[in-house]
Order: sequence, then C-alpha cells, then structure tokens
Amino acid sequence: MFKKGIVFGLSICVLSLVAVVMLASCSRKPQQDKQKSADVDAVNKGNVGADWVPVLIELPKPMFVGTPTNIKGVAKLEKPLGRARPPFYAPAGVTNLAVGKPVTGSEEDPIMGNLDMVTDGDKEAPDGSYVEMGPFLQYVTIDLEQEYDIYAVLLWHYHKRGRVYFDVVVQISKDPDFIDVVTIYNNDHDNSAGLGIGQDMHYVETNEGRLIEASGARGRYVRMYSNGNSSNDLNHYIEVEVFGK
Ligand SMILES: [Ca+2]
Ligand SMILES: [Ca+2]
Repeated sequence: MFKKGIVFGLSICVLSLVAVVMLASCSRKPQQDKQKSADVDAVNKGNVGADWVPVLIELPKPMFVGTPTNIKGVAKLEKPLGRARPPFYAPAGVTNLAVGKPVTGSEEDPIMGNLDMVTDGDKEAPDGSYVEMGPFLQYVTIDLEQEYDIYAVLLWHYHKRGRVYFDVVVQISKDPDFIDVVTIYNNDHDNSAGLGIGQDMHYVETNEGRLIEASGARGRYVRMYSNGNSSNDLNHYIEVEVFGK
C-alpha cells in the first residue's frame, strides 16, 4: 500500500513535469518566431514568417555608382540606403510569376519598344531594353493568368542614369477592371492621378529596381502607374517581376 502510494505519487510528479515542459515549449515558440522576424536583415523586417526564405533576385548590371547629382528639387525623396538592399523573405516556393506573361497598357503602341518587353526577362539598362510611353499618366498591366498570393513586386522603370519617376502607384486586383484593388505603393502626394493621396516616398531608380512588399495580397492582375520623371515627361518600363505562389 505504502509502495503503491509512492509509485502513484512519483507518476503524478513525472506527468506534471512533462506537462510543464510541453507547455513551456509551446508558449516559447511564437516568441522565438517573432525574435527571428525582428532580428533578420530583410526588406520586410518585422514581417518575416518563421520558415520563410530569402527570395532569389537577379540584378542587371549597374550603370552608375553613388548618389546621382542630376536630380534637383524632388520633394519627399528617399535617402539612398548606402549599401546593397537586404534580402526579401517569403514562403518557400515563391518565384517570379510575371516572366513571359501578357502585358497591356494605357498605350498599346508605345513610342519605343513594345509592352511585351515588361515581362521578357531583360532588365538591362541600354536603349532597346525599355518601353517608352508618352507623357501624362500611363500604366502597364500584367495578367498572371490566374490568382496567386503575391508577396512582392519588383519594378525597374529606367536605370541608365539616376531618375525619379512621379505618381508611381502599384495595384493588385482579382478583376481586370481593378474595381476591388489593393494598392501596395503610392507616391502621388497630391492625388493628381486620382487614385488617392499616397504616403510613399519618391526614390531614385537604380539597377536594384524598386522592391515593393505585397504581404500575400491575392490577385491576378498587377498594374503600375507613372507620370513622367525628373528628366522628362515620358514614362519608361524595363521589367516588372511579381513574386508569389
Ligand atoms: Ca524587359
Ligand atoms: Ca502627383
């Protein structure tokens, strides 16, 4: 009887200990995940899932180094980072969905090049690698041909020389008419494009392109607006990549 009592007591102790350890490990996990998210050097720092991996991004050749001096009088201009852009993290299996996908736009017959060049995989800077569209507000739309969870849009307007493009608005939509849209970037600070007042910064184009976080927004169509640049009134697109799965 006495022995039985000891065995029973010990069993309870062991079971309690196991339960405490299990509870502790359960409650600790989310904290570890958050820790990783905060510590990791990423474009989307603070918004990185525990098992996310850096997305493979191939950059075109840089055409200039340092801060261009030809850009004057642009308000709300982002300071250059002064180092290479940190990696972008996304769930495993996220790739560029845009390459080879059909492109339409506000100008079906551009001044130079054609709209297919936006998704032809060529991101290099020279003449002949970019589409040139006329002045005023213009846009290009990529049809991914089915819905995906989109984590980032990577956009190169022009990177032969330093330039800032105006009214850069990037939207994701499930329908081709962009009725129910998610806007992931907007630096139209005076709402001249009529898509709402944007809070995002102007930025200088480089060979790194502009990487815009999309946080898993669901959509099939991705549209990029612009309205001239700091050197002229025209609109240019070299390449757009859409990372999702
Ligand atoms: Ca291209
Ligand atoms: Ca504007």
